[in-house]
Amino acid sequence: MKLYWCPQTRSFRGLWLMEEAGRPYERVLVDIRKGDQDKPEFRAVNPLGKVPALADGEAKLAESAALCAYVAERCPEANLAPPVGDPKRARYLHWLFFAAGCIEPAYMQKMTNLNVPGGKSTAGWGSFDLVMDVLEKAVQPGPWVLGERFSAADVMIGSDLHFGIGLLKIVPPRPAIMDYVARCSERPAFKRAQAIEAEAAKAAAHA
Ligand SMILES: N[C@@H](CCC(=O)N[C@@H](CS)C(=O)NCC(=O)O)C(=O)O
Repeated sequence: MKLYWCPQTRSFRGLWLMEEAGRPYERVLVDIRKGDQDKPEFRAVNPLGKVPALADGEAKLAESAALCAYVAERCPEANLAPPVGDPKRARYLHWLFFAAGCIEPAYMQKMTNLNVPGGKSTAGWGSFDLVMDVLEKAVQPGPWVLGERFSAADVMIGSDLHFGIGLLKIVPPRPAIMDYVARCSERPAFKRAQAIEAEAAKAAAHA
């Protein structure tokens, strides 16, 4: 599999995911700060021109949550998703879609002070505060959003909370959220993904 990524972007999700999956994969740097995302060869993988994206032979896809679902299915030995028929799969899908459909817009709303006409019942994610309340409950008692079982849904939720606290500084540092993010950051795959990013940043600084 080929992961298209760029350091310090949402493609950290893809990097962490591939490290959790544990299969050999190739990383293709798409430097969005230099305009690589507009090159036709990348647009053929993701017409929207955003990272992360994935190619697996003829299969090509983008959207982080879709990558999570795809890789979890493709690498069953990594145990990243409850199998079809397992009741836990319902919540697994719930959190994958929640990350893409509710956390993303809630963050945008917070960062732009967007006032949605009609408020909480009109916005599909409710509100930023509501999303935070829901997440706070979802990550406790933990250790993962499905309880004892880590899954690709934690890659989405964990990355979003990690960036929301660190880079964006918009997520309230509530104890349950901080503890969950700390647990995510302690995973060897998360640390490897961070090391890959740090290495790439160093190489870019010397280029
Ligand atoms: N919906 C996408 C969002 C990905 C995304 O927004 N990526 C940004 C970097 S954080 C990007 O590639 N921006 C480049 C551009 O739009 O030109 C996902 O969840 O994967």
